[in-house]
Amino acid sequence: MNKQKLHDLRVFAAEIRLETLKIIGSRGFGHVGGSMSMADAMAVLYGDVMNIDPKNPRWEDRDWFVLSKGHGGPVMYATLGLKGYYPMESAYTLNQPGTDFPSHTDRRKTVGVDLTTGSLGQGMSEAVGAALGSKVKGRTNHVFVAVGDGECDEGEVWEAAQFAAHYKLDNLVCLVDNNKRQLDGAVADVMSHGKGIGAKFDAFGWHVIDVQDGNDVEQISDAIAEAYTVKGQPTCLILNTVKGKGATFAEPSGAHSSQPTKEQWDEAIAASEAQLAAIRAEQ
Ligand SMILES: Cc1ncc(C[n+]2csc(CCOP(=O)(O)OP(=O)(O)O)c2C)c(N)n1
Repeated sequence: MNKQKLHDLRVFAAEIRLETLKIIGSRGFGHVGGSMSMADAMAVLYGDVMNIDPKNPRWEDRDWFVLSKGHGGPVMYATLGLKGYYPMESAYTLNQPGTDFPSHTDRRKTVGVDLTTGSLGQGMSEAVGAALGSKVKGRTNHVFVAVGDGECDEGEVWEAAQFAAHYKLDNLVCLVDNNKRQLDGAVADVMSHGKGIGAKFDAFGWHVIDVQDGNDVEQISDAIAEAYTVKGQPTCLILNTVKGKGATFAEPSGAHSSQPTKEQWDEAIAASEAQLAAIRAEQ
Protein backbone atom coordinates (compact mmCIF):
# COMPACT_ATOMS: atom_id res chain seq x y z
CA MET A 1 0.00 0.00 0.00
CA ASN A 2 1.36 3.44 -0.79
CA LYS A 3 2.31 5.72 2.09
CA GLN A 4 -0.41 8.28 1.45
CA LYS A 5 -3.19 5.70 1.50
CA LEU A 6 -1.80 4.11 4.65
CA HIS A 7 -1.69 7.53 6.29
CA ASP A 8 -5.24 8.34 5.21
CA LEU A 9 -6.57 5.06 6.59
CA ARG A 10 -4.81 5.55 9.92
CA VAL A 11 -6.31 9.04 10.15
CA PHE A 12 -9.75 7.67 9.26
CA ALA A 13 -9.47 4.98 11.96
CA ALA A 14 -8.53 7.63 14.54
CA GLU A 15 -11.48 9.79 13.43
CA ILE A 16 -13.79 6.80 13.78
CA ARG A 17 -12.48 6.17 17.31
CA LEU A 18 -13.02 9.79 18.35
CA GLU A 19 -16.53 9.93 16.91
CA THR A 20 -17.41 6.56 18.46
CA LEU A 21 -16.48 7.95 21.87
CA LYS A 22 -18.49 11.12 21.26
CA ILE A 23 -21.54 9.15 20.11
CA ILE A 24 -21.53 6.82 23.13
CA GLY A 25 -20.55 9.76 25.34
CA SER A 26 -23.74 11.57 24.28
CA ARG A 27 -25.66 8.81 26.05
CA GLY A 28 -23.12 8.38 28.84
CA PHE A 29 -22.83 4.62 28.62
CA GLY A 30 -22.70 1.83 26.08
CA HIS A 31 -20.68 -0.79 24.25
CA VAL A 32 -17.37 0.97 24.05
CA GLY A 33 -15.19 -2.16 24.08
CA GLY A 34 -16.47 -3.99 21.02
CA SER A 35 -16.93 -0.75 19.09
CA MET A 36 -13.37 0.47 19.53
CA SER A 37 -11.79 -2.87 18.60
CA MET A 38 -13.47 -2.64 15.18
CA ALA A 39 -12.42 0.90 14.20
CA ASP A 40 -9.46 -0.11 12.04
CA ALA A 41 -11.42 -2.72 10.10
CA MET A 42 -14.19 -0.17 9.52
CA ALA A 43 -11.62 2.34 8.26
CA VAL A 44 -10.25 -0.13 5.72
CA LEU A 45 -13.68 -1.28 4.55
CA TYR A 46 -15.36 2.11 4.24
CA GLY A 47 -12.20 4.11 3.54
CA ASP A 48 -10.80 1.98 0.76
CA VAL A 49 -12.28 -1.41 -0.04
CA MET A 50 -16.03 -1.10 -0.33
CA ASN A 51 -17.78 0.04 -3.45
CA ILE A 52 -20.49 2.27 -1.98
CA ASP A 53 -22.29 5.51 -2.68
CA PRO A 54 -23.36 7.47 0.43
CA LYS A 55 -25.74 9.49 -1.77
CA ASN A 56 -27.43 6.29 -2.92
CA PRO A 57 -27.30 3.98 0.10
CA ARG A 58 -29.58 1.31 -1.36
CA TRP A 59 -27.77 1.16 -4.71
CA GLU A 60 -28.29 -2.48 -5.72
CA ASP A 61 -24.75 -3.29 -6.80
CA ARG A 62 -23.02 -1.84 -3.74
CA ASP A 63 -20.85 -3.90 -1.45
CA TRP A 64 -22.70 -4.84 1.71
CA PHE A 65 -21.56 -4.76 5.31
CA VAL A 66 -23.31 -6.59 8.12
CA LEU A 67 -22.31 -5.87 11.69
CA SER A 68 -23.45 -9.18 13.09
CA LYS A 69 -22.12 -8.12 16.50
CA GLY A 70 -24.84 -5.46 16.36
CA HIS A 71 -24.08 -4.09 19.82
CA GLY A 72 -21.12 -2.35 18.16
CA GLY A 73 -23.58 0.03 16.47
CA PRO A 74 -21.72 3.19 17.53
CA VAL A 75 -18.61 2.35 15.49
CA MET A 76 -20.83 1.89 12.47
CA TYR A 77 -22.65 5.19 13.08
CA ALA A 78 -19.30 6.99 13.42
CA THR A 79 -18.06 5.46 10.17
CA LEU A 80 -21.21 6.20 8.17
CA GLY A 81 -21.40 9.74 9.56
CA LEU A 82 -17.81 10.41 8.55
CA LYS A 83 -18.61 9.07 5.07
CA GLY A 84 -21.44 11.58 4.77
CA TYR A 85 -24.49 9.32 5.02
CA TYR A 86 -25.97 11.82 7.55
CA PRO A 87 -24.80 14.75 9.66
CA MET A 88 -22.71 13.34 12.50
CA GLU A 89 -24.66 15.32 15.13
CA SER A 90 -27.74 13.20 14.44
CA ALA A 91 -25.89 10.20 15.86
CA TYR A 92 -25.41 12.06 19.13
CA THR A 93 -28.94 10.92 20.00
CA LEU A 94 -27.78 7.33 20.47
CA ASN A 95 -30.36 5.11 22.09
CA GLN A 96 -32.61 7.98 23.13
CA PRO A 97 -36.39 7.87 22.63
CA GLY A 98 -37.28 8.44 18.97
CA THR A 99 -33.70 8.20 17.74
CA ASP A 100 -32.65 6.78 14.39
CA PHE A 101 -29.51 5.45 16.10
CA PRO A 102 -30.45 2.54 18.36
CA SER A 103 -27.74 0.81 20.36
CA HIS A 104 -27.91 -2.15 17.93
CA THR A 105 -27.91 -1.61 14.17
CA ASP A 106 -31.30 -1.44 12.43
CA ARG A 107 -31.68 -1.07 8.65
CA ARG A 108 -35.15 0.44 9.01
CA LYS A 109 -33.83 3.28 11.14
CA THR A 110 -30.31 4.23 10.11
CA VAL A 111 -29.34 5.28 6.59
CA GLY A 112 -26.48 3.12 5.35
CA VAL A 113 -27.12 0.15 7.62
CA ASP A 114 -27.59 -2.78 5.25
CA LEU A 115 -29.11 -5.36 7.61
CA THR A 116 -30.59 -5.40 11.10
CA THR A 117 -28.65 -7.20 13.82
CA GLY A 118 -28.35 -7.56 17.57
CA SER A 119 -29.36 -11.12 18.27
CA LEU A 120 -25.92 -12.67 18.04
CA GLY A 121 -25.46 -15.18 15.24
CA GLN A 122 -28.29 -13.91 13.06
CA GLY A 123 -26.24 -11.35 11.15
CA MET A 124 -23.99 -14.12 9.90
CA SER A 125 -26.99 -15.92 8.39
CA GLU A 126 -28.27 -12.65 6.93
CA ALA A 127 -24.90 -11.97 5.31
CA VAL A 128 -24.76 -15.46 3.85
CA GLY A 129 -28.24 -14.91 2.41
CA ALA A 130 -27.17 -11.57 0.93
CA ALA A 131 -24.08 -13.18 -0.63
CA LEU A 132 -26.12 -16.01 -2.11
CA GLY A 133 -28.66 -13.50 -3.40
CA SER A 134 -25.91 -11.53 -5.14
CA LYS A 135 -24.66 -14.70 -6.82
CA VAL A 136 -28.15 -15.66 -7.95
CA LYS A 137 -28.64 -12.19 -9.42
CA GLY A 138 -25.25 -12.32 -11.15
CA ARG A 139 -23.84 -9.35 -9.24
CA THR A 140 -20.11 -8.98 -8.73
CA ASN A 141 -20.26 -7.23 -5.38
CA HIS A 142 -18.88 -8.45 -2.05
CA VAL A 143 -20.60 -8.96 1.28
CA PHE A 144 -18.64 -8.36 4.47
CA VAL A 145 -19.79 -9.56 7.86
CA ALA A 146 -18.22 -8.85 11.24
CA VAL A 147 -18.77 -11.33 14.07
CA GLY A 148 -17.42 -11.32 17.61
CA ASP A 149 -15.32 -14.14 19.04
CA GLY A 150 -17.89 -14.49 21.80
CA GLU A 151 -20.62 -14.49 19.17
CA CYS A 152 -18.94 -17.55 17.68
CA ASP A 153 -20.42 -19.49 20.62
CA GLU A 154 -23.71 -19.31 18.73
CA GLY A 155 -24.53 -22.45 16.75
CA GLU A 156 -26.13 -20.30 14.07
CA VAL A 157 -22.71 -18.93 13.10
CA TRP A 158 -21.61 -22.44 12.19
CA GLU A 159 -24.76 -23.40 10.33
CA ALA A 160 -24.28 -20.29 8.22
CA ALA A 161 -20.57 -21.04 7.77
CA GLN A 162 -21.35 -24.54 6.53
CA PHE A 163 -23.94 -23.19 4.12
CA ALA A 164 -21.57 -20.53 2.77
CA ALA A 165 -18.84 -23.07 2.05
CA HIS A 166 -21.30 -25.49 0.45
CA TYR A 167 -22.55 -22.79 -1.92
CA LYS A 168 -18.97 -21.62 -2.63
CA LEU A 169 -19.75 -18.04 -1.64
CA ASP A 170 -16.42 -16.50 -2.62
CA ASN A 171 -18.10 -13.08 -2.56
CA LEU A 172 -18.39 -13.35 1.24
CA VAL A 173 -15.71 -12.19 3.69
CA CYS A 174 -16.20 -12.75 7.41
CA LEU A 175 -14.17 -10.65 9.82
CA VAL A 176 -13.88 -12.14 13.29
CA ASP A 177 -13.22 -9.46 15.89
CA ASN A 178 -10.99 -11.73 17.95
CA ASN A 179 -10.60 -9.42 20.93
CA LYS A 180 -10.54 -12.42 23.32
CA ARG A 181 -13.31 -11.05 25.52
CA GLN A 182 -17.07 -11.21 25.61
CA LEU A 183 -19.81 -9.93 27.94
CA ASP A 184 -18.97 -12.13 30.92
CA GLY A 185 -15.18 -12.09 30.66
CA ALA A 186 -12.51 -13.90 28.68
CA VAL A 187 -13.78 -15.99 25.79
CA ALA A 188 -11.39 -18.77 26.83
CA ASP A 189 -13.08 -18.96 30.26
CA VAL A 190 -16.71 -18.59 29.16
CA MET A 191 -16.64 -21.01 26.22
CA SER A 192 -13.33 -21.92 24.63
CA HIS A 193 -12.97 -22.63 20.92
CA GLY A 194 -10.90 -25.80 20.89
CA LYS A 195 -8.21 -25.47 18.25
CA GLY A 196 -9.32 -21.90 17.62
CA ILE A 197 -11.94 -20.04 15.61
CA GLY A 198 -9.71 -20.00 12.53
CA ALA A 199 -9.26 -23.78 12.69
CA LYS A 200 -13.03 -24.15 12.87
CA PHE A 201 -13.66 -22.00 9.80
CA ASP A 202 -10.94 -23.97 8.02
CA ALA A 203 -12.67 -27.23 8.94
CA PHE A 204 -15.91 -25.82 7.55
CA GLY A 205 -14.24 -25.26 4.18
CA TRP A 206 -13.34 -21.57 4.38
CA HIS A 207 -10.12 -19.88 3.36
CA VAL A 208 -8.72 -18.49 6.62
CA ILE A 209 -6.26 -15.63 7.09
CA ASP A 210 -4.81 -14.90 10.50
CA VAL A 211 -4.29 -11.15 10.81
CA GLN A 212 -1.70 -10.88 13.56
CA ASP A 213 -2.57 -7.31 14.45
CA GLY A 214 -6.23 -6.74 13.72
CA ASN A 215 -5.85 -3.08 14.68
CA ASP A 216 -3.32 -2.47 11.90
CA VAL A 217 -4.95 -1.04 8.79
CA GLU A 218 -2.18 -2.25 6.51
CA GLN A 219 -2.45 -5.87 7.69
CA ILE A 220 -6.24 -5.77 7.35
CA SER A 221 -5.94 -4.32 3.87
CA ASP A 222 -3.46 -6.98 2.77
CA ALA A 223 -5.74 -9.71 4.08
CA ILE A 224 -8.74 -8.37 2.16
CA ALA A 225 -6.63 -8.14 -1.00
CA GLU A 226 -5.82 -11.84 -0.51
CA ALA A 227 -9.51 -12.62 0.08
CA TYR A 228 -10.34 -11.06 -3.29
CA THR A 229 -8.09 -13.58 -5.04
CA VAL A 230 -9.79 -16.63 -3.50
CA LYS A 231 -12.19 -18.50 -5.78
CA GLY A 232 -14.80 -21.10 -4.83
CA GLN A 233 -14.61 -20.51 -1.07
CA PRO A 234 -15.65 -17.81 1.38
CA THR A 235 -12.83 -16.16 3.33
CA CYS A 236 -12.52 -15.59 7.06
CA LEU A 237 -10.17 -13.02 8.56
CA ILE A 238 -9.22 -13.60 12.17
CA LEU A 239 -8.53 -10.07 13.37
CA ASN A 240 -6.51 -10.22 16.56
CA THR A 241 -7.74 -7.03 18.15
CA VAL A 242 -7.78 -5.28 21.52
CA LYS A 243 -11.14 -4.71 23.16
CA GLY A 244 -11.65 -1.03 23.99
CA LYS A 245 -8.62 -0.04 21.87
CA GLY A 246 -7.97 3.68 22.26
CA ALA A 247 -10.49 4.35 25.05
CA THR A 248 -8.52 5.31 28.17
CA PHE A 249 -11.19 4.02 30.55
CA ALA A 250 -11.93 0.76 28.69
CA GLU A 251 -8.76 -0.53 27.04
CA PRO A 252 -6.94 -1.54 30.27
CA SER A 253 -9.85 -3.67 31.53
CA GLY A 254 -11.29 -4.74 28.17
CA ALA A 255 -14.72 -3.93 29.58
CA HIS A 256 -17.73 -4.97 27.48
CA SER A 257 -19.89 -1.95 28.29
CA SER A 258 -18.86 1.13 30.19
CA GLN A 259 -20.47 3.92 32.16
CA PRO A 260 -17.56 6.17 33.04
CA THR A 261 -17.80 9.44 34.96
CA LYS A 262 -17.92 12.80 33.14
CA GLU A 263 -14.23 13.32 33.97
CA GLN A 264 -13.34 9.93 32.49
CA TRP A 265 -15.26 10.77 29.31
CA ASP A 266 -13.51 14.12 29.02
CA GLU A 267 -10.14 12.46 29.53
CA ALA A 268 -10.88 9.76 26.94
CA ILE A 269 -12.09 12.24 24.32
CA ALA A 270 -9.08 14.51 24.91
CA ALA A 271 -6.72 11.52 24.55
CA SER A 272 -8.48 10.43 21.38
CA GLU A 273 -8.25 13.97 19.94
CA ALA A 274 -4.54 14.05 20.77
CA GLN A 275 -4.07 10.66 19.10
CA LEU A 276 -5.84 11.88 15.98
CA ALA A 277 -3.72 15.05 15.88
CA ALA A 278 -0.52 12.99 16.29
CA ILE A 279 -1.45 10.65 13.44
CA ARG A 280 -2.44 13.58 11.22
CA ALA A 281 0.97 15.15 11.88
CA GLU A 282 2.84 12.00 10.77
CA GLN A 283 3.67 11.87 7.12
C1 LIG B 1 -28.45 -14.37 21.00
C2 LIG B 1 -27.87 -13.38 21.94
N1 LIG B 1 -27.46 -13.79 23.16
C3 LIG B 1 -26.93 -12.89 24.03
C4 LIG B 1 -26.81 -11.57 23.69
C5 LIG B 1 -26.25 -10.58 24.69
N2 LIG B 1 -24.89 -10.17 24.33
C6 LIG B 1 -24.65 -9.00 23.71
S1 LIG B 1 -23.05 -8.76 23.37
C7 LIG B 1 -22.63 -10.23 24.08
C8 LIG B 1 -21.20 -10.70 24.11
C9 LIG B 1 -20.62 -10.77 22.73
O1 LIG B 1 -19.24 -10.99 22.77
P1 LIG B 1 -18.39 -10.79 21.47
O2 LIG B 1 -19.08 -11.41 20.33
O3 LIG B 1 -17.02 -11.27 21.75
O4 LIG B 1 -18.45 -9.23 21.27
P2 LIG B 1 -17.31 -8.12 21.43
O5 LIG B 1 -16.36 -8.56 22.50
O6 LIG B 1 -16.61 -8.06 20.13
O7 LIG B 1 -18.03 -6.86 21.76
C10 LIG B 1 -23.74 -10.89 24.58
C11 LIG B 1 -23.71 -12.20 25.25
C12 LIG B 1 -27.24 -11.19 22.40
N3 LIG B 1 -27.14 -9.93 21.97
N4 LIG B 1 -27.74 -12.10 21.54
